[in-house]
Amino acid sequence: MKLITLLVLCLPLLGLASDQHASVDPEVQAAKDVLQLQKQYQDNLRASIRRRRTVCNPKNLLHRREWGSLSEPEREDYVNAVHCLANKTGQTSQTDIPGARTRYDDFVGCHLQQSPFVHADGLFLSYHRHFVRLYENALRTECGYQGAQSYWDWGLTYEDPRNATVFDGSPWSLGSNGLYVPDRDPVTINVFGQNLTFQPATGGGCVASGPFTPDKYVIHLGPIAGSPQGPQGGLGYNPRCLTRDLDPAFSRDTHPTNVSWELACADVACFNQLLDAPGGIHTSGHFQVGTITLDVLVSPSDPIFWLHHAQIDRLYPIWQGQDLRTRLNQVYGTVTTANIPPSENATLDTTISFGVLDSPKAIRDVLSTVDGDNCYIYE
Ligand SMILES: [Cu+2]
Repeated sequence: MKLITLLVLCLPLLGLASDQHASVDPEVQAAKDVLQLQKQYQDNLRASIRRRRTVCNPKNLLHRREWGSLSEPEREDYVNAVHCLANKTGQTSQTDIPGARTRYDDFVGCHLQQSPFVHADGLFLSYHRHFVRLYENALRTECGYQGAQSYWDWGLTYEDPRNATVFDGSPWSLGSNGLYVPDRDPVTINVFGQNLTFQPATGGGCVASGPFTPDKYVIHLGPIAGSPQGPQGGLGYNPRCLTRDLDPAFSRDTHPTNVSWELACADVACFNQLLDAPGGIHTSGHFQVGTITLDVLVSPSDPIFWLHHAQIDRLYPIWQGQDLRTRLNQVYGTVTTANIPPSENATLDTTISFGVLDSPKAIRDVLSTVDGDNCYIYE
């Protein structure tokens, strides 16, 4: 047989052999799996509200979308509404939080006051869901924003958060990384009762470009967990720039397989615990931004907080939606952060306080994204 004929006959076999050995990148596969689960959740949710006569229906459903999928004018509208909140007078009592000045500070203050009760416990998912909802509502009703809260899917740029559209430093971003500050010491911060040390990463200084540079945006509260603390234990007025220190060492923990493990949880105990386990996606979302977002109590001072928590809130109904009947009403954990001090288990009737932002809510009132005050879907 001639050599050329032999090659032609063998080509399909060679192709087969190389197909068999071509391994699919597990991260690419995991990202596809997550999108597939999201599609299932969307289909189920739309079907469930199609024929009902409640306040929330397919016509008034808010569509929460990933930052990179918004048009530039849509992103700019969102940024303008954030600035509006940051320039409006707030309602927080100066006796409670002497440093609070603005409507935006009302939100930071609420988080600060509730922090001992709403992290790494049975209130975490419910508190942050409603907290983000209240923020979205304030952007819309107090600042004329027409869109929905957006989310930051950190899984898209897990190799390096500096590649994220949300941090590209354009006028339609949430600002860039912080300016690089060389020769910094590591910082130690108390996170959920544990002292953690963070090495300097790629920034460390004030946000360098975009709409949240020092001339355009000032934060007022904290530091609390970092040292030195701000005046009056971090509750006093401490105007300073927004800093960031984007860190690929932590963004790598928000890779898509970590998300698909989260979504593979059989119950909410697993779902809740994985979020804050070492390398968990909730903590790693904060840690990869660095500086302000490490300081749990005042972390909403960085506007990225809302997009990160919308991403956590997005994964929650995708997980719930895989078996709504058994998963919608599950609650797991106690009513104190990391169970310090030890406390009773949270139940559907446990109420969560929202300070000046809203009247207290029972956990059962916020478990659905399309009932009560909620009417939104993640796209
Ligand atoms: Cu929080």
